[in-house]
Amino acid sequence: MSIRTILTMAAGATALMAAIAATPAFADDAKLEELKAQGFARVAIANEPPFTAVAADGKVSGAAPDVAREVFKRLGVADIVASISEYGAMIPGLQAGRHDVITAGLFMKPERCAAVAYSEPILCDAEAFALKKGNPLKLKSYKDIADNPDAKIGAPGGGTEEKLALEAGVPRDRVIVVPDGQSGLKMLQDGRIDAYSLPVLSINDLVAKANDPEIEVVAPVEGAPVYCDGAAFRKGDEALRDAFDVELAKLKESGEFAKIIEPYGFSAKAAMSTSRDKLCAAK
Ligand code: 6CS
Repeated sequence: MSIRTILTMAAGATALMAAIAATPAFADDAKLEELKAQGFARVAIANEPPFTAVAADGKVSGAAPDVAREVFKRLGVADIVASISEYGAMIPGLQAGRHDVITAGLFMKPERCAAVAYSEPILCDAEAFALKKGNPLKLKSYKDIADNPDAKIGAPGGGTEEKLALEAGVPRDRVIVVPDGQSGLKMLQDGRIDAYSLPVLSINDLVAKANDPEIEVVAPVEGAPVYCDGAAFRKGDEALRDAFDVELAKLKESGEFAKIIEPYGFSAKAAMSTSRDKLCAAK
């Protein structure tokens, strides 16, 4: 074979490799291949049952991690490794490369949809208040809290409930950032806040475990929307997100999705009756 022929073939092979490497699909699969080789996906969670939970022995459960673990297993990523984060720190942590994905019940809202690549919907829930028995201040909405100058609300930092309270007109100094459920309950019992706000299933789980007859629940919070989360990937990892969505859709189709989330109290139908596009466009 002449030198000329060999050089022509080598040039062709180089051009072909360059073309393959440049195709988005090939380039983006690199992230999935990286996770497969790593053997796990690093997920951000909040430890807020039943969305996410970490047991005393470190075992991670909750509807969001359970769905993610099953989807990643089908993608060839053996497991997930979770780190606990405040909701407001999750997206910065994802963008800084500390997490591969957020699987925490991080509700889809336009500003978040602009910052991350969400999967299709997974967990949907309304909002709730835990408050003193008899609801002495008659708090049924975030506006009720805004309208009562003596009322203080506790909510997760950077969370949806904090934003809903501020948007309803509750002054900053009456919206108290609460790091976790146990702290919120204690602050309520000590009278440092008048309402503690989380999604309905989280508040119900917390109040049921507290077994405190002096605490009651108002749910749903009047005027607050039903939100849904999705697994949140870094912008640029859309191919990984798309691969996740393919397996998520199969789980939904087969009924296995319902089997994973409904024992936690979530509705598969609620997630399957909406879409990322609808939720990210919602006002
Ligand atoms: O997405 C959020 O901001 C909210 N999601 C959950 C599951 N709990 C509280 C948090 O504010």
